[in-house]
Amino acid sequence: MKRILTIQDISCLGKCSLTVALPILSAMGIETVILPTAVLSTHTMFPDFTVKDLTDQLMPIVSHWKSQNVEFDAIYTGYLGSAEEIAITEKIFDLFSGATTFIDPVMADNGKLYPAFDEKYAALNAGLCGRADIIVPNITEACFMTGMDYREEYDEAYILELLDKLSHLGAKLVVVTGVSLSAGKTGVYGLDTETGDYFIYQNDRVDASYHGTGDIFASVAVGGMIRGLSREKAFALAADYTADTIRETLSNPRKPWYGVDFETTLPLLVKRLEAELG
Ligand code: PXL
Repeated sequence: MKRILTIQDISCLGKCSLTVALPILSAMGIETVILPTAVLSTHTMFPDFTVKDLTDQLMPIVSHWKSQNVEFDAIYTGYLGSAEEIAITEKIFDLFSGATTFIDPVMADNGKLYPAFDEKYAALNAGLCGRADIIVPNITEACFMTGMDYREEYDEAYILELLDKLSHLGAKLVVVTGVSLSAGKTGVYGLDTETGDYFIYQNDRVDASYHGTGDIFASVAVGGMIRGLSREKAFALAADYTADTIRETLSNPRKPWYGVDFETTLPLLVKRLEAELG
């Protein structure tokens, strides 16, 4: 069985970060080791959330694993709470240098940084992304890391410029998420910086925005790749599963406002993954 380490916060209530990454990766048949960066009462879209930072716990936990000779097939990072945690994550990459590194540089959406972050943090995140094999920023995060202007309306040339600038950060595969190239569609645009090959996947856009869907998308994409799917298939699986989960949530008359009903659609994900793996 493949083993993945995921480094991100645990928002106790809110269906995001570790409370989606852990069940999704486990359901995909991957041993999932977690390194919680902070414990929050809820994600940061709730008012008055509590936060207990766990920065001082990270290296002791990792050193213990190291003493037990643990190795990882992949390291997947999501929401990191501080500059110091970015620096520690770089150290962890060094300690487990055989692992494929997959970074979702969670910090912004819809043209704005999340409440906990500033431009300095964005620059540090860009440095971390330079150390990765695969990065999956959304358009807003890509803009903060490259200095490009964020635009609501854009064309393919704008995305190609964004990919070109991102490729200079240093990752091997850069994939911009939330890219809509025609009305009613959304998906990803990727660039393999070693071969210069592009790939695009577009599916039907669901007109609703929910918290935690980026974490669901990233978890399925990294899980699919680690299970052996091609990157095109892994990202298509992630995009379709995320869209279907939002649709499922919209059909729930008692849907929560703060996250999506991925619990209902997990069996669908497992079925699709098994079909792809044959
Ligand atoms: O889903 C991204 C995310 C993860 N963790 C926390 C967040 C957010 C987005 O706002 O607040 C704590």
